[in-house]
Amino acid sequence: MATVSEFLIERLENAGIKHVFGVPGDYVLDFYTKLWNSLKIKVINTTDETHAGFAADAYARINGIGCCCTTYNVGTLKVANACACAYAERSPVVVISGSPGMKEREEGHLLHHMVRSFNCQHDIFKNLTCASVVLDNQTTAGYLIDKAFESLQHYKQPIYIELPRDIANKSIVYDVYDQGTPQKSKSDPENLEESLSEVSAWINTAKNPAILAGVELARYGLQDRMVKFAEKLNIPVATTLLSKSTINETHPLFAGVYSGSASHEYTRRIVDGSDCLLMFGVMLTDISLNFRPSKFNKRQVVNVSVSGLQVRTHTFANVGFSDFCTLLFKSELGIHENPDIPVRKNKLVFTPKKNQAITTRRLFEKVNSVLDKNMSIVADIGDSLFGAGDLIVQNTNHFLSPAFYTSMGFAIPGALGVQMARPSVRPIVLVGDGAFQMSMTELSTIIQHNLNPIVIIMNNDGYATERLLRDGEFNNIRRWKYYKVVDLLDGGFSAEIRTEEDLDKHMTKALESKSLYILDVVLDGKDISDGMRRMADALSKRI
Ligand SMILES: Cc1ncc(C[n+]2csc(CCOP(=O)(O)OP(=O)(O)O)c2C)c(N)n1
Ligand SMILES: [Mg+2]
Repeated sequence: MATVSEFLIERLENAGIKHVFGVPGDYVLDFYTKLWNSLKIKVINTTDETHAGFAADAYARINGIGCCCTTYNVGTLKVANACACAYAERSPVVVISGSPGMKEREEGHLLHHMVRSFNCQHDIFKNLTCASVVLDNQTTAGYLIDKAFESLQHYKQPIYIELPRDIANKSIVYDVYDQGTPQKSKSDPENLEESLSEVSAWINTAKNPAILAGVELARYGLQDRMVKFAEKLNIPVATTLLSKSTINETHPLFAGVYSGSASHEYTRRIVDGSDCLLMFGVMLTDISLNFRPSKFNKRQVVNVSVSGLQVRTHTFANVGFSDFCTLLFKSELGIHENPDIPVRKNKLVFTPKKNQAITTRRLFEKVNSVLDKNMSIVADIGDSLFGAGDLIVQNTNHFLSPAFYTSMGFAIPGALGVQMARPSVRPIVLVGDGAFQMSMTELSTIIQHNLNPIVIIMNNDGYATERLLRDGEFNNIRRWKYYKVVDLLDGGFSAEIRTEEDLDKHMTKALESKSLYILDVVLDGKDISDGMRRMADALSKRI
């Protein structure tokens, strides 16, 4: 009979996990060893638990599910920030933590790593996950694990599984007939049918319908069907920063990244001017609205997401997001006249100017000129994200950034997660000097596993984003010689970039290289991207 550990590992394998990111510790050692010895799962030791969480999150965004495994409190509490990010942005991550055994908890003295009570860690993670379980005995463990996985699949959010160390090796007692299996929630059939016929009729009569594609489409694996639907009807598709790359951005129906008043003029015209805006799985955040209240006219919007379905001014109860989208995307509707989307140049040529200092704008132009469909963009917070909004991403679902939760430190561990999930994809990492200082140690793991992202450090002398909001000495950070990091790590290549010619030359070398390549791009502290400039005004008025 399987032990609790073996049962949990089997469930991870069956759910499609091939890599688990983590750091061991005595409370999790037994489980960690079993995981390490699994033939189907490879354990990737990271340099820090926060990074294990971000790597698992990025892995989940590509693979459909991710996992990290850490020890009690000292490790798992470091995962909390990454788990919060995954929760906020709907990324299905299994957070597994070892903990003190049930028996030793009764011994009456304090145990190392403890805080306040044995439940402290669990109490915190209850707020950061869609299901959290403590496997405190072998009779309920199997059922609790299955129930938690069911929640993860339903909500596409993280789950927390705590495994006390003396339960890990107990034989599991799991009789599905006694305990029942978790039940999937189903849509109300009448509400589903009525909502579909109302929305279909409206789309058919609308003058200029448009789609605002949200991040939930990718999370529920619906993005390709959405694109086919848009093609069938010939209607434009805009995204948000969080859902950027839901559609290949060279697609003629792609209408740009919508971010309220910071959007390009044509994107606003298409989205704000639509008489039937189909919002599929959109999380309306302050960033997607450029820090202003939403001005969408309810009477012109169908808004369907995991949170519910609203058609004009009324709502339909119990209509599942996946059910509604799947059926709508299959329905036969009329073709619309050619939408008014400007034809854009997708392959941009970058010709370096002689002795010209590199600027943020030219850096993004260069990145745009080399992007292809085998690359992903993993952008950290700051100008890395706001500037990257204008990049033309050709690989569907391969723009990754915590564009809602906006935690610094995502991109380098994120690239680790992306390339573990898709070894054939080459990540281009955009990371600020501030965020680099928080997360650079994970380059070590990247080298360890022979991965080869191109890491572009936007070395702009500190917290440029914060500088825009309020200038002050607190935004200055020590300027490192970032390109020297490859000596310390004893792997990869790097170059210091000061001019357009430097960038051109070393980008070519980076593209030819099969190893990690770091471009330390030295920028003026006050230089910002066009994307950031469009946002800056509204953002500073909020402070
Ligand atoms: C973990 C975390 N700490 C603090 C912040 C607040 N914050 C937002 S942007 C920013 C500056 C980022 O600096 P850098 O990485 O150099 O990027 P830049 O703004 O210069 O492009 C800070 C401190 C944050 N978002 N996340
Ligand atoms: Mg910076």
